[in-house]
Amino acid sequence: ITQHAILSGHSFIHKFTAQPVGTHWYHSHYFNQRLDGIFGMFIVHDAPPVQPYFVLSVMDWYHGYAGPSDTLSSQDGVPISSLKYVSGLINGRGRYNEERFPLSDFMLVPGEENVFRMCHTGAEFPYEISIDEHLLSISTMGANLIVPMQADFLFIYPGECYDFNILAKSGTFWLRA
Ligand SMILES: [Cu+2]
Repeated sequence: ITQHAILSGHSFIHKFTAQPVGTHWYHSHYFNQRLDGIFGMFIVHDAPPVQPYFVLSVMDWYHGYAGPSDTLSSQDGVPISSLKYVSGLINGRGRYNEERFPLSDFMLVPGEENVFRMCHTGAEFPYEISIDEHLLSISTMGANLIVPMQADFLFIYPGECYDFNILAKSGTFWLRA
């Protein structure tokens, strides 16, 4: 979609049929605005959901304007990216250097299956996602049902989305990316 800019104080309504059902996200395609925060999760339901769920966005984050910065090379010198990895965000929160800002909390129901709908909203680097002492029951990739599987962790690449459940234990556990 290409259109004129929506000016400050104005609005624009775009009507469309949301499909396919599933976990998606939207983002700006103007320069690197997407990496600088112009994005959001976009969940399409075929019926009002009966079970609550958590949305989870993971992304690489660059401090300052997220333009091409430096060259990241593999160990044998092959250039693999024009960005150097700096830090990451989970639902918009993360830590860098000595900063101790609050991180994202997820208040799960112990003893029940808790549903996560996750997208990698970053640009360049994949993440290995895990939750300490819990198995991930992975059911959906993007809008596609997959053969359900259980795993200790999963890899997610920029632009990808996964749905997974965890049977939550009592206590406090790290979600790691
Ligand atoms: Cu895009």
